[in-house]
Amino acid sequence: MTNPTRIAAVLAAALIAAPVILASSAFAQPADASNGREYTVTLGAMDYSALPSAAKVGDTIEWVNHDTVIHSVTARDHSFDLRIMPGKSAKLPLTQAGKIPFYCLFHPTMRGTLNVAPK
Ligand SMILES: [Cu+2]
Repeated sequence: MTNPTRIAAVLAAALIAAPVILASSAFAQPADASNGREYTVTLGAMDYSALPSAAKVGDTIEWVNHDTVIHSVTARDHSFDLRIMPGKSAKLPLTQAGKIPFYCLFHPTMRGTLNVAPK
């Protein structure tokens, strides 16, 4: 369900966001200003790397696709659905506490469960 219009919109958003991020670094503030921690999970060899064990509402997970195929990070409850092209990344702000099972739409054997503590 990735379509050219959506890709163009994402690219346009990235082009617009880039100068803002550069500008905000002058104030020594995190770009997202949420005060949460940022974790990185990589997607490689058709699997997700270790998930953060101490994530809380307000934190952000950046998912980085090191594979040569598209992956997704899709909540089984549909509360989020990231589609990540090879070599790209996407950020997921954590907005709900609890155990949140997710999987890859394209490779259903790729799956995991986020554990998110309340803020
Ligand atoms: Cu996948």
